[in-house]
Amino acid sequence: MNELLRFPEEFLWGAATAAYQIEGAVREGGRTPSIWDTFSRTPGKVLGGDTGDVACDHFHRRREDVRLMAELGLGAYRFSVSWPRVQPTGRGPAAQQGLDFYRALVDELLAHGIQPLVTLYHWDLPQELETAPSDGSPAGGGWPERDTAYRFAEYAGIVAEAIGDRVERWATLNEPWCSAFLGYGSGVHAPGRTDPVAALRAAHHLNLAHGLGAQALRAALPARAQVGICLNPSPVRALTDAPEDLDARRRVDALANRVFTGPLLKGAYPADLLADTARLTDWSFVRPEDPAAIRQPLDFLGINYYTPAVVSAAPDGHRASARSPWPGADGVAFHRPPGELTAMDWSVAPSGLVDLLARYTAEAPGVPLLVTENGAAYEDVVDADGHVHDPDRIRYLHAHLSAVHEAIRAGADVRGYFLWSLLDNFEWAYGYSKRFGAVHVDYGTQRRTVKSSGRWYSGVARSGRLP
Ligand code: GBH
Repeated sequence: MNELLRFPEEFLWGAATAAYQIEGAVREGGRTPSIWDTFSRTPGKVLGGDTGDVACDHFHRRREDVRLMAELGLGAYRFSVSWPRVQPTGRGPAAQQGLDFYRALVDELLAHGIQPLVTLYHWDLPQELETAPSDGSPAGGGWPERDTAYRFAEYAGIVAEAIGDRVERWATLNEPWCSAFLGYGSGVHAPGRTDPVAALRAAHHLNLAHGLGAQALRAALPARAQVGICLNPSPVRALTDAPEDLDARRRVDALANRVFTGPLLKGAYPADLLADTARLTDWSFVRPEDPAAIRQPLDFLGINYYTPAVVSAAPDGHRASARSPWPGADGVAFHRPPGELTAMDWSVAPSGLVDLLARYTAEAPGVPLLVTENGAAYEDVVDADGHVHDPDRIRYLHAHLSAVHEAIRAGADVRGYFLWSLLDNFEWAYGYSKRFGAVHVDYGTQRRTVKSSGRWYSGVARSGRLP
C-alpha cells in the first residue's frame, strides 16, 4: 500500500535521552556520584567496564546537540535532570551550576521551537541517599526506604522553581519497574541489590515519590503545566490458553504493570498482588494515607515500549529465585516472543504497542497518552563513505509508528512519540556496546553522524506522515 498515514496536526515528534546516558562531566559543577557512578565503577557490573564518565559529552556539547535536533526537525525533546548535579547530596541546597545547565538547555530548545519534556528521575539516585538513610538503618537507604520519596518531592520542587517558568511537560519518574526490580531485585541495575522484599518496598516508595513529587510540582508550577509519569508497561501474553498459563500471565501482569497502575489510577494495590507476595511481605510499609497521595491526577501517561513478555506455568516446585526481577512470581517460565530479534535479542512485536495503547485508553479514561520511548538497537557501522545505513531500524520505527496510528484510529488519545534515542549512548549494564541512536556517536572523537533512520524519522517528523 502506498497510502500515507497522516498523524494529528498537533502530534509531538520527539526523541528522548537520559542524563547519565549522555552527559558525562560527572565531576563538574559540584555534581556528586549517583548510584550509577558507583555501580558502573564496580568491576563486573557493566559490560567492558564502561562508565558514564564521558558518555556523549553532552554536558559540553549541548549547543551542537540542540542544533542537531533542530536540523532533524524535531518538535519535542525528552531529557532527564541529573539529581546529583542539581542537589548534590540528595538533600539540602541546590547547586546553581547544575540548574544553570538545564536552564540554558531549555532556553536553546525553546529558541529552536523544540518543546522540552523533563524527566526528573531516570535512575541516577544520589549515592548519598543510597548509602546513608536518615534513620541510620544499616541495610542501606535508597528506594526501599520511605525517606527517599520525601527527598524526591523536595528535589522536584527545586527543579520546578528553577525552570518551571519555561517547561510545560514534566514526568516524575522513568520506568519505576526498572528502578525497583532491576535495581533491588535482580541487581542488574544500580544499586545492584538482590532482595525481593527491598524490591517491593522500592516499588511502593517510587509510587509514593511520584505522588508527592507531582504535588510538589503542581505547587510550584503555573496551572498550564502538565504532570505525568513514564512507565514501561509490559504486554504480557500467555503461551497457551491453559488455566495455569493464564494464571502465570496474571501474576506477571501484577508485578510488571498493576503494581504501578493500581495505586496510580485506582488508588489501591491489586488484591491478587498482595496475595501472591504474602510469603515475602505483609506490605505494612504502605501507610493508610499513601494510596490517596499516590493517586494524583495525570495530565499524561507516558508509555515506553520495546518488546512483550510471553509466560507460562513452570514445572512444579519452581520458585522464583532470590535474584528474580519478579519476586513472588513463583512457577513462571519466560519464553522468547515470536518475531525478529534486535541486537538486544528483544523481539520486534509492534502489536504489543497497539495492545498497550488500547489498554491504557480503557484503564485511564480521559488521560492523554504519550509514547515516551520506543526504538531499537542494531549493529550499526559507519561505512567507507561516512554513512550509517540502518534499514532494520527504519523498518522497526515504521512498524511501531504504524502501530501508534492504528491505536489512534481505534480511539486512543496518543499525543506524541519520542524515539529512543536521539544519540547512541551508555546503555546501562550493556555499556556502549548497544546503539539505539537515530544519530551515531563515535566515542573516540565524539563525532555525530545522522543514521539513515535519523533522516527517515526527520522526514516523518517534518511531514507528520508515515510513508
Ligand atoms: C529503557 O529501558 C530505558 O528507559 C532507557 O534508559 C534505555 O536505554 C532503553 O530503554 C533501552 O534499553 O529482560 O526481564 O528485563 C527499557 C528496559 C527493557 C526493561 C526490556 C524490561 C524486558 C524484561 N526494559 N526489559 S527483562
